[in-house]
Formats: sequence, structure tokens, C-alpha cells
Amino acid sequence: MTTSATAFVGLGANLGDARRTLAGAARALAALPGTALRGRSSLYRSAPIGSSGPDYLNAVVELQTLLAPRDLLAALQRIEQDHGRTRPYRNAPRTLDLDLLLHGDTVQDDPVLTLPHPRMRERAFVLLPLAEIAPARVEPGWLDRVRGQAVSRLACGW
Ligand code: PH2
Ligand code: MG
Ligand code: MG
Repeated sequence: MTTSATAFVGLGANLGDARRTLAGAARALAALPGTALRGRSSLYRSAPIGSSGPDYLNAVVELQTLLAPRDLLAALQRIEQDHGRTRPYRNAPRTLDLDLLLHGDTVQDDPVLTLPHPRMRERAFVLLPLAEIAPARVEPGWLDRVRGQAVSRLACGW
């Protein structure tokens, strides 16, 4: 039997019209087969961490999906490419980054995909939007550890 999972995807962009790109990406996620968009955080702005270029816009969305983790990852990479993503070097500025943060309660670590996302706990730009839409998925104490990272929630919508 195919089972449906609740998945969380982190979105980021710091090149081009980031807000428009994130909105287009959310539409593309909602259009994936067997997938519904169940929630979206506010938009958050932050300086690049371990990266360079303009400030990032970040957000997190919740999906209900029949896609298995690897199939969803492949779909995220296709959507990144459709939005002009290039990978000239690690952490390069990007038009669109889609990170699979959580897929149900799946725990896995292989060369293709690690779940939960291995760096999500270190990043305020992931934890703050995730806590906004799914506080139960953010463990007590995680937010305290990223308190030094400046991230601002935008009042404007997507
Ligand atoms: N993504 C990175 C590296 N650094 N910094 C911010 N503020 N937002 C990001 O999405 C981001 C980053 C690698 O994926
Ligand atoms: Mg990323
Ligand atoms: Mg990524």
C-alpha cells in the first residue's frame, strides 16, 4: 500500500526576484503528483550564512505527499533547475534552493539523502519558519542554540 507522509521543505533564494521565485516554487510543489500543499510559513530575511551575495529570503512549506523521499528529492531538484539553479561551487548564491527537511518520521543516511536534514538544527532561517507552522517538529532547546543568528520575519505575504 502506498502511504502518505507529511513532509517539510525549506525554500531559499538570494539571486533574482527571490519572492517571486519562492512563490513559483510553492506552486510547483503543490502541482507535484500525489502531493498537496498543507501549509506555508511567513517569508524570512537573513544575511547569507557560510555563503555570499545578497540577503536570502527563506520559508518552509508543509506537504502531504505520496512521493517516497528519493522521488520527492528528485522532484525538488527538477524544480530548482526549472528556476535557473546552477551549482558553480558549494554554498554559491542561488536563484532557488529546496531542501527536504523532514519526510514523516523517516530517518536515513545514505549518499543520496540524509533525513532529517543534517544541518537544519543549526540554522535559524530553517528553525524559525518550521516552528511557525509545525512547532511540534522543533525540539525544545533548538531555537536557543541559534538565537545569535539574525533573521527577520517579513510582514508582507508571498
Ligand atoms: N543556504 C545555504 C547557505 N547559507 N544562508 C541563509 N541566510 N539562507 C540560506 O538559505 C542559506 C544560507 C546553503 O543552502
Ligand atoms: Mg540549503
Ligand atoms: Mg539544497
